[in-house]
Amino acid sequence: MLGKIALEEAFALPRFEEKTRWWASLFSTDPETHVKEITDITKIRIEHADKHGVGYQILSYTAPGVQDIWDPAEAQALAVEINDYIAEQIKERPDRFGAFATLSMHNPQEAATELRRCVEKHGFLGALVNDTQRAGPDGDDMIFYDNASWDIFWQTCTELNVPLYLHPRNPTGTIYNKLWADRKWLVGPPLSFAQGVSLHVLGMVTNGVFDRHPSLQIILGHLGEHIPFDMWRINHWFEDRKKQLGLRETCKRTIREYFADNLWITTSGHFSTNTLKFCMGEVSADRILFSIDYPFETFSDACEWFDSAELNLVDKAKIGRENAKRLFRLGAYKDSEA
Ligand code: GRE
Repeated sequence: MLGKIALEEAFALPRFEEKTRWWASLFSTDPETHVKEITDITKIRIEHADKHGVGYQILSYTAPGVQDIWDPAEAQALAVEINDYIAEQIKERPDRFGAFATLSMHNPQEAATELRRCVEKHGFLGALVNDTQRAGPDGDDMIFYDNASWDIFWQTCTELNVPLYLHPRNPTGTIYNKLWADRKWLVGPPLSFAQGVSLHVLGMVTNGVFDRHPSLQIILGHLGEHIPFDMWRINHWFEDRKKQLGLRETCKRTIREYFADNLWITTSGHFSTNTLKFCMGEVSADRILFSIDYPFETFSDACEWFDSAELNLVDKAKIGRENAKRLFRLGAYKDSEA
């Protein structure tokens, strides 16, 4: 399929090359290629995209990124640097690239102000945040965005009419030591990423964020971070037990309604037709967006899988590009009408 749109696509700042190499050494069998791919913005990416029919990519700063920085001033300065850098890098190629804002999430008003600057000044298409913000004197605290103090931030997202991509980050500090240190192979894609994001987004659901901000749009990667698989069970407990025990005070609609109105899932890093069809059954093709998770995954794995997946062509077009065009109100880009 030509003109696909991909939206969980990472870049890193060249000045952090050593850190990038260290991170890549933890999961990549070829860290040098990873370093080259993640620091490149328009050359290698366009070659891959042209070869595999990706017309438009929305770039975001790699995890854990600014969410790993517990000093608020340092986090804010880095977010601004990253946003101005990527805006400059992609400005000659609006037909191929968009960007998500990187945000320091220490302070809701500051995050809202930086998001507004990025959307209004740079034309960014939303924000991508790597789960909780590390905070506290030694980085062991975690800021969640599911309580009322974040309403000012969510209100800004809805006023600007842009979505937020809730991406995972690796567990750190006490949480890492207690839960993951003795089972470190489960950190990342096998388990910890999905566990972190699903806790956070279900916290938003049950603490009423979507009731207070009914037009808020949140994107989850990796085919929904395990939630679609648990949809029936979550719904059963929310509706049949917890609402009778008090959940109705904060969470007015059903989990399926939040998925229909507020949540999107992407195919990033999860290239299974069985799982995709299962998710289409749970959340419908109207809420699923193609993505790769480059350079943690390859264009060839993602695109060859998607292009050859046996799906009806209407659903394939929705997932491959039409839903994203609508969500981001995109104009013409390469092969957008192919
Ligand atoms: C990511 O998306 O950020 C990521 C990592 C490490 C391994 C896999 C992965 O940071 O998808």
